[in-house]
Amino acid sequence: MKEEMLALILAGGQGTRLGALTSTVAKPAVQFGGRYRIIDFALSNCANSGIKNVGVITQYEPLELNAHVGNGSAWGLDGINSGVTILQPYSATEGNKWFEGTSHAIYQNIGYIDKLDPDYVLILSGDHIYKMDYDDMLHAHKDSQANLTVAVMDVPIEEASRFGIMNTDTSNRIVEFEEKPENPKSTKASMGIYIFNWKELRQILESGEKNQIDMSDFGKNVIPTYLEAGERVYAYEFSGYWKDVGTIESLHEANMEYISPENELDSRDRSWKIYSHNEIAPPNFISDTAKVRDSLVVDGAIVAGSVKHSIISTNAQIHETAEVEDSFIMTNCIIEPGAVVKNAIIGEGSRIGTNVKIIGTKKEIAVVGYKEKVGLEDEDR
Ligand code: ADQ
Ligand code: ADP
Repeated sequence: MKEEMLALILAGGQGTRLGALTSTVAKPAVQFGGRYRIIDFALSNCANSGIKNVGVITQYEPLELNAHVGNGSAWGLDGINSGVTILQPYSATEGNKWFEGTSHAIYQNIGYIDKLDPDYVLILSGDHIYKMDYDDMLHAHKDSQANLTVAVMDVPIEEASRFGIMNTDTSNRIVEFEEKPENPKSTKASMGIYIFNWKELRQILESGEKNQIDMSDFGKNVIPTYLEAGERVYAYEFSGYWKDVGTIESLHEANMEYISPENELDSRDRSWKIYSHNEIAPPNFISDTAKVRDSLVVDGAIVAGSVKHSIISTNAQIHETAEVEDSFIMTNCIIEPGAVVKNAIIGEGSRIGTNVKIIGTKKEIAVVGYKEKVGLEDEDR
């Protein structure tokens, strides 16, 4: 069966701004919310929107990401006419060329896309936390007979220079677009989510390559080219929760916002579930010395200390007299007696030694990387 819209998730970014958390994993594979990885949101949105085929374009440190995504069965994307395909940089005829930018990564995968022969391609980022119905966006794309539809959100003016910023006319047609402008003239920001008519995009990417015109980035090259050519480029307005978790502070903030079931990013929402690939862990155990308030405590966790407004992920341990507050503790971490962790993110499998203090502020979140041992005697390591 021919597929109407194929989704392509850009999951290759290095995520340098996440520092120690992405030293060994790609940003989309970073953990979120106690039992998820960031890419689960894009994959679940695809599954919930009725999309059958998803290509995940990787680049930097893809091993963990590959293992997590697998054959897509966790998202129900492993049926007869559906599937998740991990697309890695490969040596093409011109030599071993890494993906240069977002649209160049699509160009490198024309062969895969052509095999599925979609009418439309949906381009997504692997590092956004949000719930969105892409089918609704496709309807808007068709209704406006657009060549390209860009999902947009209103952002605070002081943050606008981090985004692609645009102006639209009364019919929502984009008349002006500037990628990360120094002095933004509007607060309408691109979410980096696009629907293209595949044949047109394919032609533009190929002619760019043939005529040696730089067509490597959607925001910098492709969108301006569409606008200059007078193509119909439309904005699709989104008003729900959406966060690009590219910095430590935004990742911490999104996790804290995920704790309470009343929040906009509702962890209890049954109508739009977020799926993930998880190993089975025993039920969590809260001992009689524990004091747990306003927190998410996931399977396999053992809590004997004090936990306030925090996320304790799968198989993490908070020992007696340890204190955790406003923090995100990833899977398999051990927080030893007397340790204090506040306004922090503790990476997978790290161990915080007895009486060690890891204390950040809302403005500067403290971070411990992947499998780090802090404050332990050498023989304990
Ligand atoms: P940025 O997020 O800064 O801006 P960019 O860093 O190019 O865009 O990455 C977009 C996504 O693609 C990220 O998820 C990244 O990991 C991934 N990626 C980048 N290069 C890749 C490659 N070669 N191969 C695979 N994956 C790759 C974009 C838009 C802005 C918009 C913001 C919204 O350019 O206009 O406002 O997204 O967040
Ligand atoms: P950050 O901005 O936090 O460093 P991003 O994921 O947004 O992280 O990536 C920034 C840019 O770095 C992207 O444009 C991406 O193309 C580029 N990039 C990421 N990983 C690599 C890599 N392994 N090789 C080359 N470029 C990369």
